[in-house]
Amino acid sequence: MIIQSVEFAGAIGAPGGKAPPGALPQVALAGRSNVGKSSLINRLLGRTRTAVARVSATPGKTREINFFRVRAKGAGGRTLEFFLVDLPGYGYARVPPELRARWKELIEGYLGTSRTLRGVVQLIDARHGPSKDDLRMIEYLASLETPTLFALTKVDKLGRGERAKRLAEVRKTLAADADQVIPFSAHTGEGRDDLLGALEAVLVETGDGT
Ligand SMILES: Nc1nc2c(ncn2[C@@H]2O[C@H](COP(=O)(O)OP(=O)(O)OP(=O)(O)O)[C@@H](O)[C@H]2O)c(=O)[nH]1
Ligand SMILES: [Mg+2]
Repeated sequence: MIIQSVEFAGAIGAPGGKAPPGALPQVALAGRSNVGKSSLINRLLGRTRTAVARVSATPGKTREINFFRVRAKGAGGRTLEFFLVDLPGYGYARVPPELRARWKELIEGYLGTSRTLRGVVQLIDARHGPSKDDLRMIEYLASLETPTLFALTKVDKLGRGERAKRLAEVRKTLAADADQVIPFSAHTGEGRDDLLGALEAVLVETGDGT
């Protein structure tokens, strides 16, 4: 899949808010705060110089659900149009409990009611493997029966031996197929083509080729 254009399309700031118009298929990115969701979006969409999604070293940067409209060319020259959805990160310890509850409501309200959600990319920090919050999220996603891909982020921070070990561990913990778990680095661009290919498969398999 080749990305042709990307634009910010709108945001949901409060539970019950509406997605931007245009009933496009949606693929959401979930993961704990600071795991690299916004960085992955920028790299995936080829926007590393002029970022579309805001990146920050301070956890809790993305507080709204942000929608990016993407046009791409898939296999056989087929046009794909969809929303890539940047979710606020969960599991950030220094957020007051009431705000944390609101984020959960915002995220789960969106995921649980979006009729055009075709898949979720669940991000997991390659160095640490899935956290308790990640496992809770993964269980929630399984209950929705939404196709889920796993991106192991920040693999550039791991040595060769360590990453092979981590990758095997994560695949085992998640009981995931090998091609469902994609090592990724927003810094080096590793995994970008694999993830684009996997996203295309999700979009095409769920019947939204146009
Ligand atoms: N080394 C390395 N650092 C990364 C990578 N991806 C993200 N980072 C860094 O991790 C920090 C958090 O990245 P973000 O993309 O803002 O994370 P996020 O998941 O969107 O965070 P929230 O918006 O708080 O939920 C930033 O300092 C990034 O530069 C990566 O692949 N490799
Ligand atoms: Mg973010």
